[in-house]
Amino acid sequence: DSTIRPFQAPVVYQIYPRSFQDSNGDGIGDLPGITSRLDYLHKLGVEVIWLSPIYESPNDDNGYDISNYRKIMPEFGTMEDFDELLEQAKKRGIRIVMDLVVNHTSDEHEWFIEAKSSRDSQYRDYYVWKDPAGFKDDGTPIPPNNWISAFSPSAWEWEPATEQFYLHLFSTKQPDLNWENPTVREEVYDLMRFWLDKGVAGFRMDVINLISKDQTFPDDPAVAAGSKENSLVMAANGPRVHEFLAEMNQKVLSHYEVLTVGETPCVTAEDGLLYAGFDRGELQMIFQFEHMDVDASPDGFGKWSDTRFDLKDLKRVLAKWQNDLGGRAWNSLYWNNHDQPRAVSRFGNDSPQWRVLSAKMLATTLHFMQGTPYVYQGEELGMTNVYFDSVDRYQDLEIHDTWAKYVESGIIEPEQMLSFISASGRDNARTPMQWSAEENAGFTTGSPWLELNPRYAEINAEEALADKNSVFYFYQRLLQLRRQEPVMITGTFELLDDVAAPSDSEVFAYLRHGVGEQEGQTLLVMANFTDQPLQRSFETYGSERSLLISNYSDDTEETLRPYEAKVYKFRK
Ligand code: TEU
Ligand code: CA
Repeated sequence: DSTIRPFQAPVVYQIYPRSFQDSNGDGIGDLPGITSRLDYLHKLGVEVIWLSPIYESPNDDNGYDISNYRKIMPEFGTMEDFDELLEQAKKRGIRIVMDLVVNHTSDEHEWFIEAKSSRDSQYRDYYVWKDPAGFKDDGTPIPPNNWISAFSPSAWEWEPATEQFYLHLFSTKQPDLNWENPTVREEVYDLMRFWLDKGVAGFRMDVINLISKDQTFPDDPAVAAGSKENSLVMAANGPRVHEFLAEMNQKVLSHYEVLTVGETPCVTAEDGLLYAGFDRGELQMIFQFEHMDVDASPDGFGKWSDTRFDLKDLKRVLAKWQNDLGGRAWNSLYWNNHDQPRAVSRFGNDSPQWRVLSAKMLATTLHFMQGTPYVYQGEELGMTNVYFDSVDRYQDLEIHDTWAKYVESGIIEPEQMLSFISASGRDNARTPMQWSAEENAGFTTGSPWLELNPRYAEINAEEALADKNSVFYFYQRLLQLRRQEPVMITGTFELLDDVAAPSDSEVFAYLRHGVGEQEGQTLLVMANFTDQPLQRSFETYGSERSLLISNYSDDTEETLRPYEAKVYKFRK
């Protein structure tokens, strides 16, 4: 149908506050810094901002380890700074979505401090405590199962004072909350209402499909077979996850006009229908990871890989999500976020010759699909991966845990691992935002918490705003088109290739067919993912044709030039 639901219209811009704009010279981004950049975002045409966590945190995982859900992280500022940001954003027609991290808290949260103090604490069952499976000959306790955490060797940490293990799917400083406990669920619903009553416009929900665990905690067969990769899949899509989300929706979300997006690793399109179905009463959309896995390691090292993707795989995965959810659920659309390497390096070509063209090509390919597009800070500038020459220059705990896991154990050579980190590490997305060519790219007057990408000298907002052919103005045009062309939102999707087994590994082309009031309109989207000119001919889909957008200044027939992307609009 051609009705447009509120969450389907806007593009969402993700800010990683630590790296966006420092305002007080401590080298760490903060809320006043964000407020000072709202005009830039308004110029881009942004209507919704998703803030990565800004709550009080010891920053073991840069805010994804929360110690107080109702206080602002001191490095980022005060609650007054947040209220000011909310107010200033509202003046510019910009809404703010918060990051809800409730699969786990920080181990410095008062709930956990109380819980670990005594088996009889009223907070004990806020977390997952288990007796050891036994003891080794030397007396060391054996964890309840073999799960590997995303950021440390075991998902179980021994707590000697009360002689039990607690579960942490992520770092030892991120104990998992026990969602089986109805009191925990009510605590979460209360903190959600606290922020919604302040006027936030919704939540991105961190690993929300991990909150229901199989209470028998079975061993991870992959680990039993020798894998060293994390066991998140063992907690994914658990027995009560939809019950919990339906309860959250019924008790909280349904009482507000909000945007919700669940971050859900290890899901298929079939799961997506359950989490984001229009009639499911759970979430409005999810971040799936299947297109993020197309360049995973062929050697069992999971995301740690420098293997180049095959466009056929990317097309197959994205087209499946488009077709399986089309008309029944809603997709998010993203190439980048704070956990992923920069798309122009990963899926495009970050050489000086092709960086701008390929960044625009990738943006076109993504934004014309059906779903809500997400733009990650710096993506609109065509920021690239950072390629640090030593692991010590990276900050991310995931990178350092991986180095210990594979290099210190001798499984992977240092140079090979550094190549994997350069291609896949999260810090590629976390180097500070590049505002100008001046020192530290105008991000800070102090020393940045993480080194900048040296390419800020030529890749920065000031340069982009002065160049009408910059990636910035291309994104500005995409966001404008989304407001002008309803078919971009409601049109059905048709891949111009065999969805199950695409044959064209050079061009990503697809159609959008207008429905309802846009009946008779067809968009033809063409993208050359290579640095070669290609002969490709396409059908026409109507008597009238207009060129909606192109990353070249002129148009040609039958030929797609290197990284050329363009969209024709046909009318019957
Ligand atoms: O990420 C969840 C998640 O699946 C990531 O661990 C992802 O698999 C990995 O980082 C890919 O490189 C969320 C947040 O986005 C991430 O920043 C947090 O570290 C994590 O949860 C724990 O809160
Ligand atoms: Ca600061």
